[in-house]
Amino acid sequence: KATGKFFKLEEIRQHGPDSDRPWIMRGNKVYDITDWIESHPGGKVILRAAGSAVEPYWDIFTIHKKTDVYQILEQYLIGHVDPDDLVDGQVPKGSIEDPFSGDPIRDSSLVVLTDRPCNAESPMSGLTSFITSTALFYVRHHFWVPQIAKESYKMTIDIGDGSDEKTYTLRDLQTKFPQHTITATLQCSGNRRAHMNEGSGRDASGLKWGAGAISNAEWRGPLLRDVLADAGFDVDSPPGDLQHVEFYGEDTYSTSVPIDKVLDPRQDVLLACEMNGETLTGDHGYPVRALVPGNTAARSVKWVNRISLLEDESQSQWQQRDYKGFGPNETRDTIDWDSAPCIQDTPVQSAITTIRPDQNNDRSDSMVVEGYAFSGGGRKIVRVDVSIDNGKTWTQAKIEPHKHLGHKTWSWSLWTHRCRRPPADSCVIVKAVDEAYNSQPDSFGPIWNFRGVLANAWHRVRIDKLF
Ligand code: MTE
Ligand code: MO
Repeated sequence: KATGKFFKLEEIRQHGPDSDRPWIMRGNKVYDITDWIESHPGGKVILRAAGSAVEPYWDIFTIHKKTDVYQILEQYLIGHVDPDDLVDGQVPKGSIEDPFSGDPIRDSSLVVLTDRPCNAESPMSGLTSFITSTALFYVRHHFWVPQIAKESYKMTIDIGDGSDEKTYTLRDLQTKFPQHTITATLQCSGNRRAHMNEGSGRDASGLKWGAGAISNAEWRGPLLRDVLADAGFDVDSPPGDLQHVEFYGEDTYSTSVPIDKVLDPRQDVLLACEMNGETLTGDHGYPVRALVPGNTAARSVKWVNRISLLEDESQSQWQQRDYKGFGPNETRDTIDWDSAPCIQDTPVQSAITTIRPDQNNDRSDSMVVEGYAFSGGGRKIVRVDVSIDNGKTWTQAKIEPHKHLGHKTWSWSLWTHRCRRPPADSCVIVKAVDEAYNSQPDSFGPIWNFRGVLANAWHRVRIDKLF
């Protein structure tokens, strides 16, 4: 192996993702990864680092930080970075490509939990109008925002019977098929995890989302069912062995949903090409995202470029090792991940978003409480109960009569409650009931789980907190 060679950074940069022989750096070592790409478990995503350093990526894909991975890479060593190009023996930061450099500029009122990757809650103004504006829609990324050119975008469909794959351009998806418009709420499985931590006194792992990892938008695009039919799949009498539909995102995120959800035209599963009447933005999946209404938002894969029909559900970590609910006794050390199904449909939820003085009322002691209520599976919210005396007595909030588009109630209901202002140390509490008469548990202790998912106990807020 020609390990005695030195390369200028300038020359390394030429060996980018589109070159015949892509190279990467790790430390001051240079590797030609051309022959590794085929067998790299993460596939071509490693090309994202070509022409530059692999460390920023391996900081995100921490699975690589192991000696055996380093040893595999060593086989492809071709030399070192020219010492003249190093500063203090290291490749200068400025010449290392930043995976997040293509991330969009975001609205400053988003409530940012982490910056890279971006995880941000919708602010109160995004949670108090039926449609959340696209700029204020919460953002939940596992990686960077992929840069996808409309002209080169292709959706590949594999119907799982060994026949040739079919590909579709964005134009195909928008012109060859009837377009459907639905309103649908996306809620992260971790929404209200911070409330769960506080309420139970036990910290669950994961981002400490408040009540803002949820938003509602209008989505438009073809039914996935129609696209599968066009690709040659018998949607009316499907073969019994293919039970799952897997979505792959350009950022390497992937997950699946049961095929029955997709094949029922009344379940409104879309390949969304538009959000709130406009082309999707980078943060929300441009050019195409799967939109699986009624399911936990983790299944609505952004930047989706490949869809496969499978016998078994996705083997990805987001299907198998995350987004599952366990008993309050289980911990990361005791857990048998295979013992629980992944989250698809979700339980009934509600939260208080504002408590403020009532401007429309002359009495200075009157107040307005507002919030949202939402249930999975398209189940409508039929009642919202509010208490202003720590749960001793209850009254019903007014559910706003918003127009829901789609075959079921895929969107949240916003509610308003006007009442006398109780003493400052009282708690306002909300709980909602969906059309299956499911209600929320009164406290977090019994539903605590180490991943902090499905946090839907009554939302309690001291009235002096939100004024
Ligand atoms: N799709 C891809 N490709 N990559 C992701 O990181 N995050 C998922 C889902 N789809 C994710 C994804 C999760 S966990 C959530 S909650 C929603 O997208 C968030 O969607 P939003 O950012 O549009 O609000
Ligand atoms: Mo999520």
